[in-house]
Amino acid sequence: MATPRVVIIGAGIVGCALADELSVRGWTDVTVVDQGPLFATGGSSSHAPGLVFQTNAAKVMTEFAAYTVAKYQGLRDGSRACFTPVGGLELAVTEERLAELHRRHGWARAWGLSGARVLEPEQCAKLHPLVRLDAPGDPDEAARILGGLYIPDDGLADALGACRAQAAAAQRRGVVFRGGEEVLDVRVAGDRVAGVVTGEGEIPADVVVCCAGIWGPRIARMVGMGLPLTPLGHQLAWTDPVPGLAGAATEAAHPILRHQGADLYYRERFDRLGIGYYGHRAMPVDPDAIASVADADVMPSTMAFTPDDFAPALKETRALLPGTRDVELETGFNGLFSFTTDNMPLLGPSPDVHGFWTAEAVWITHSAGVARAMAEWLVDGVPSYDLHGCDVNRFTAHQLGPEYVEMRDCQNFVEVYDIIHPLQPMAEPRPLRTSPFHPREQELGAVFLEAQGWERPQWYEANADLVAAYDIPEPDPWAARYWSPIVGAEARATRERAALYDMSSLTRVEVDGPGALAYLGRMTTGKMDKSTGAVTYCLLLDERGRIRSDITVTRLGADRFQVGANGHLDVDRLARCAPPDVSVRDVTSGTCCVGLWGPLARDIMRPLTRLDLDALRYFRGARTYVGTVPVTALRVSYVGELGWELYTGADMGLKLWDTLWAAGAPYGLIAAGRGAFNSLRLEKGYRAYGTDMTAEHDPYEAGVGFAVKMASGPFVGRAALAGRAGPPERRLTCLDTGDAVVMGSEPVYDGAACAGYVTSAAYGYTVGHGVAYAWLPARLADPGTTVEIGYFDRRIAATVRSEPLFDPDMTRLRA
Ligand code: FAD
Ligand code: THG
Repeated sequence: MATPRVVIIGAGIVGCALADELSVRGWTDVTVVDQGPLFATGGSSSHAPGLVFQTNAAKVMTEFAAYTVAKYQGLRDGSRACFTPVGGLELAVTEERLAELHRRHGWARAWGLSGARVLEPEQCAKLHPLVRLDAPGDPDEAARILGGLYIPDDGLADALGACRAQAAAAQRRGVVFRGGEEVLDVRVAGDRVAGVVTGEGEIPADVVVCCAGIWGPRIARMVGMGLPLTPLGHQLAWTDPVPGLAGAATEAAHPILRHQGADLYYRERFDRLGIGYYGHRAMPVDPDAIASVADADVMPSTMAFTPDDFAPALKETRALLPGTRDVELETGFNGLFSFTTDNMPLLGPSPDVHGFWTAEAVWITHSAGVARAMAEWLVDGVPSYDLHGCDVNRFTAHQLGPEYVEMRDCQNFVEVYDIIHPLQPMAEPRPLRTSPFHPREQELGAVFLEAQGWERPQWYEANADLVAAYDIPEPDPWAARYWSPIVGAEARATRERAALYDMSSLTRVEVDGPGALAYLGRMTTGKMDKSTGAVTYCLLLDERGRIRSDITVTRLGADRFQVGANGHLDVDRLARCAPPDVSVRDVTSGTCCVGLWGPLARDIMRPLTRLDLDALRYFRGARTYVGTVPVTALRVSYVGELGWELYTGADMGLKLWDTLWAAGAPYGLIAAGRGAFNSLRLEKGYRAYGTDMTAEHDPYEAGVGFAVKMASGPFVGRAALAGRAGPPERRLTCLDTGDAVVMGSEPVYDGAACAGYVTSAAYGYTVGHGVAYAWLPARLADPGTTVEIGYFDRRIAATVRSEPLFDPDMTRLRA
């Protein structure tokens, strides 16, 4: 069978790796076009020093890197290996950074880098001749090393060599590479790509993949697509010979180094050092302003070195590595590569033009892993990695604006090596999205964090006087950031009385039309053909039966449904597959939602509505009025208490809040924030998509098998689920962490071996202990089993509990 005609734009490391991964899967009708000469094209891959540090906060990024290491280790460019596993050593010169290295060690272990370890200063010095503990000279200027994170299989990729080697493999399978040929346009016929127009003519194509690096936005624009990345200058300099490296027989014999506290990294080249620096001002460059291949001084992706910007780097280097004190720089340049608004790549298909794909904002480190994921996605239809954090369609409209993109990308450049707390909100631009309740939240002293542009109250200072009524334990200083004992008081008050939760950041989608019922039936795991008013909790799966989202679907009428979703990827997924007789509309911005939850919720609501509240059963919804405000009321609660999600237009949101607030006053109604919300949902065992479960997991192992109705007719993923054999080999497991509170993404140890990782965690203020959900092998998932969680340099004892911890009989929700 003929395979699709593919054109890859860009023969950098991403384009070359993709050509290899596609052709090895049988897609050989592939043409790779580059404006520059092959393979030193003048793009970012032509000058990258090729350091591969695999550890990343994101699991998928570590997996991309691990695959890249494994693959390039086996590749040769002529006689040269494409990867040298010299190891990676990240150094700490402050206690704060040392703690961060322990946290990073946790990520490394959790994501499968089993060799990772934190070393004593003496061990660091043994690994690298320039790392000295007995720094001579002025002791005030010398940086004292407190420890290091060592990853033995990190190392150096030869980017250009890996381009050539992968291209050669692809060429042997029939892939054609064309250099010196600029893509001028991408031709679209109807809603599909038809070809790529170059200076030499047109290359017909069924699939076009944009691997154009810093030029990506220019190519994407050819099909009307916005690509939120910014090319930024980044300084790299090479030193004169360093005495401590004299006589080096190989290009690099010692670990690559990082000194993140000073925004620096180092690699050897025989007796010289390459020094990379992120501490300088952000230097954004408009993709349209990048020099052409013909006009560039050296190559388009490099700019002239600006030594003043590098001065602090040299000073810090001399403080850290005393052997460089008398060494000067030989050369340097400011090289361009892509930054994104959340530091993740931009992978996947255009939302509008079929056949146009991007693989952008990818480092050398992740190149082969990304290429593999893209090839699987293209050839098999489904990647084997969880790509929700990388999907080019993850953004909402405000995140695509040029001003937002440049501001965020520059900020991410500045913060690239900073210690970022998991709850730390972006600093600017804020505020962006505010719910109609925002003025009242401000009056109540809301402490706002940010999610998807939304200002979200984490807790309310107005509730400070509730704290005395409870015994709220204080977590360790790290977990106590973006935390207040008020969080605990709000959680308790929700369970005892009632609270208002601003749920406006929940993505709301209307699915309407004659085909809506059948369409949702095909797309979800739920039974959709229920009476008007039914609410269904169900899943979106992929063809492999893996979870792509969990949603609620409310039947508002024969052909009308309201979907509660997890973000823009769900909107994209529902819209992309919709037949002509179904409309899918994201109504989030024009509407709002407040949760009124707690045992007194019904007493508060009763005088406000003529709806028979006792007759509106759990998981049912109705249109009604709350006072003067038209609402859709859904009897659903992510915090596990009696009450409703109340939806109305953005115009009347404030009136809704005020109406509820006045009615609730006699009952002690409070406003409660996201901190309490997260604690309560974990006590109730409700999973969060993207954190607790992802495209890596099937519903049964994730504990949401109850939401799969195999008898509801054919749906995406059903065949794969029907074919699975035996009980799950791993499970999302509920752990009791005693007095301790962890944050998520920590390794879980069974003795010395890492057995799994924590997804999300909080203190359970009702159950009175720390709660963590973790992926563990089934043999460790039985209640009573004990494991240990790696938290910084500590081990925290944890015991498996049967779940949910709170109200397993559903008496509160069904009251
Ligand atoms: P590129 O290599 O830029 O390839 C894109 C290609 O598209 C180019 O060849 C270009 O000519 C072609 N193209 C663009 N427009 C057109 C058009 N219209 N027609 C035809 N062809 C076109 N990463 C690491 O992992 N480790 C490191 O140590 C590291 N160090 C770095 C140091 C510096 C100084 C810099 C600048 C970057 C560094 N990076 C590093 C990042 C890394 O270099 C890039 O992320 C990576 O090379 C991007 O690869 P790419 O294939 O996407 O882009
Ligand atoms: N509200 C609404 N839609 C949503 C969410 C929400 N969509 C996205 C996300 N949150 C989905 N997550 C959940 C998780 C659990 C529940 C609802 C939404 C829930 N589960 C019941 C349970 O497990 O006991 C389902 C019981 C049943 O199926 O009958 O309530 O917060 N609108």
